[in-house]
Amino acid sequence: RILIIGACGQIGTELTVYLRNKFGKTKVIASDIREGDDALMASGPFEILDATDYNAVEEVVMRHEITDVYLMAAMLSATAEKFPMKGWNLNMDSLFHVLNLAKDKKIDKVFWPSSIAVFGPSTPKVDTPQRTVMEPSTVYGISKQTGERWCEYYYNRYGVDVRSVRYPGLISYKTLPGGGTTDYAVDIYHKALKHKKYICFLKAETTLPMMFMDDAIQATVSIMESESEKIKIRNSYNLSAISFNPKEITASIQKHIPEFTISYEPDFRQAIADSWPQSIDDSEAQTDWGWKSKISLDEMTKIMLDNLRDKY
Ligand code: VAH
Repeated sequence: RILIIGACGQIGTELTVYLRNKFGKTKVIASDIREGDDALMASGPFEILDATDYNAVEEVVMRHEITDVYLMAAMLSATAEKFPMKGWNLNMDSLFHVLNLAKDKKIDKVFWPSSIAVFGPSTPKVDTPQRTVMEPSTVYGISKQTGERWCEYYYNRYGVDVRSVRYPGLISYKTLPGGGTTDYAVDIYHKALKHKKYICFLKAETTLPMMFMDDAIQATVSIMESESEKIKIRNSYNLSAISFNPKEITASIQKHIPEFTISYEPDFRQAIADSWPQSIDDSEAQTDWGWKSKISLDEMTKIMLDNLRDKY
């Protein structure tokens, strides 16, 4: 059986739906610190679970006879800058609990998400390599870089089968924008439909690596279903799909809503975005386990607007 920790989050919400469709709803236990929306709660077994409480996590794992854990709970970049110690504790304690359950053979396999936030201001910004200088300047990035080191250590020292990808900014219509710096690219679609204008907290030319959620879910399931021998990188794989800036996503939206306008009021999140790469080299994920992104910026814009239109 599968346990998703953080099932109400941006990725967790869609991962729960996908895995329940694939394996059957009773095989996928959703959990989060608080209940999710009606659709999620009605779609299969749910546990209120504090990912930082080892005994609580162990109890759910044992009671449901869990074999695979997707640890999707985390505090994202912008929020973690407001609450550094809470962000560090949540992101790290939850990882240690799951890695230790795997070390003790109480679970067989772990998925843990890293992020392009592990890269910092000194990292090459274009086609960022899999292995390169990484001096992250955000709490979130530091926690993801440290988490990657621990994943690789538990694999090498204890044989823990943990797999990880460095997600770019993820865009989806099923959850509202959260505490991410890249979440401007989610909010802009809602605002385009509701107000036909958007005040962007990043500058027009701020290019960031992004990905539509369907691609991210495919990458997640694909790396987890690959034979262990194929997963040669056990800290975390670079993932790449699309790179764009606020000006470019605006042009994409204007193909559907010509009167849409954007204005710019950069805030503290500009410094976070400026510390991250603009584009990512994911050739090792392509080679090792056959990863390939599919959705372009214009395809994503059409999907987002088509699925949000009736909300506004
Ligand atoms: C964030 N969406 O903005 C996340 C992600 C690369 C960005 O890690 O914090």
